[in-house]
Amino acid sequence: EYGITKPKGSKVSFHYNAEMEKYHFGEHHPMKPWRLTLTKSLVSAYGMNFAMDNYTSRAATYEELTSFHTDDYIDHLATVAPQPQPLDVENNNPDLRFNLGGSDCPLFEGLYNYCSMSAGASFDAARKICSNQSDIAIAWGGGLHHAKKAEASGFCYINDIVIAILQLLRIHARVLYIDIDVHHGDGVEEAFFSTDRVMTVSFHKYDPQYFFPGTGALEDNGPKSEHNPGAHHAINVPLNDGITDEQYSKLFESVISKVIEKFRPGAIALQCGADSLAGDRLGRFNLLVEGHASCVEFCKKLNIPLVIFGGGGYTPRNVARAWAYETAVAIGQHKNIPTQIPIHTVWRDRFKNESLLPTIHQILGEPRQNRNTQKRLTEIVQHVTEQLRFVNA
Ligand code: ZL4
Ligand code: CA
Ligand code: ZN
Repeated sequence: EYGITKPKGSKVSFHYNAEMEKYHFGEHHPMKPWRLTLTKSLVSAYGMNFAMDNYTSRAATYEELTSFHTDDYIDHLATVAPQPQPLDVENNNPDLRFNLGGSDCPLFEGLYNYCSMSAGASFDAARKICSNQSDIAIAWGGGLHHAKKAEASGFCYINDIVIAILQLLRIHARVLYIDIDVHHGDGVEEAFFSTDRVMTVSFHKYDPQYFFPGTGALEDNGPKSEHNPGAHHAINVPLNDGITDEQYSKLFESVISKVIEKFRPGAIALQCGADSLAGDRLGRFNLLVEGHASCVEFCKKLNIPLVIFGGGGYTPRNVARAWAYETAVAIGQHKNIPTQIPIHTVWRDRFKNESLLPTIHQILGEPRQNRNTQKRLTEIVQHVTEQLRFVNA
């Protein structure tokens, strides 16, 4: 319809399963899996599927899930029920051991299926990169960066990113993980704390007291013991409220180009949490779709095999716009598609007369006061540069 055909450039695969959208975390919970429906429908309305290999992803297997998580945790996750369960021998609710059942990580109908679907898509995406069948593999249903080895955290139960990176490591000597979600990518950072084969870089709002998860200070670069090869392989870019496109994309490019030069990764895993956009229900930044997507553009231009994950994003229409536009970036069509959102069933009522690229005044939600000084951003780049002296690939 918009003249999108198979591109000569990068080969792109899109990993998606419509089943994920039917799950609910609870009535007022910010995580709304149907934002994936909105994204997929916008991608299709633009005809982008004609320029990609489209795969219906499957649920990850027990073996795939336990490539990172403990058997104990996965066994429990597979059998938990939304109803209160009998207490264990010590009179404790066994769910608490795994941080399950609170308001952030509630138990809901079909939870295990939802988690294993998310991980299945990310796993498949990584495998397409390993087999050289894709240059860029997209899994918007993944990106759940807070999940720990034996614990749920911050809306994340299974760390699909860690599982995908473990696959990339079978082929690639070094993998770079980049995280542009507004929250710190603590689960992925921790998983690779003791290896020099993965470098993690997270950009996030940092406030140890008042913003989740409270970790990710500039000086936190991995356990610095002499015997730990992973020391210095965690980079954190802590930011304040209201950062703009211009500041963010400059910072991103200067940090990532220095990292690439030193670390020389064979593959990149990019978490594209859309809660760093302006107007997000939980976020604090002022990024527009263009600023957020400039990070994807920059990574694509490096010509290094790339897996793209979703992540946070709590104002569903903004999430769908960003991820659809970033899909267009992946297939090299973002300059060619009309910014007027096409009339399409799911969108007809929601997006009437809306632009794919709203300005700061048109975007849903209120912009924030910018509390990032140039002085601080320069300090951050300086620290990263010094830290990279310890890294040699
Ligand atoms: C909610 O309205 O900061 C959950 C969570 C449920 C429905 C009704 C219950 C009301 C905001 C958040 C009580 C909610 C109390 N409901 C939530 C320390 C906290 C303890 C829980 O993008 N309360 C915890 C997690 C963060 C905390 C962010 C980001 C994930 C990702 C990747 C995870 N947790 C304080 C909050 C609501 C809710 C409203 C909420 N939870 C906002 N921030 C958090 O990085 C996917
Ligand atoms: Ca982040
Ligand atoms: Zn987030």
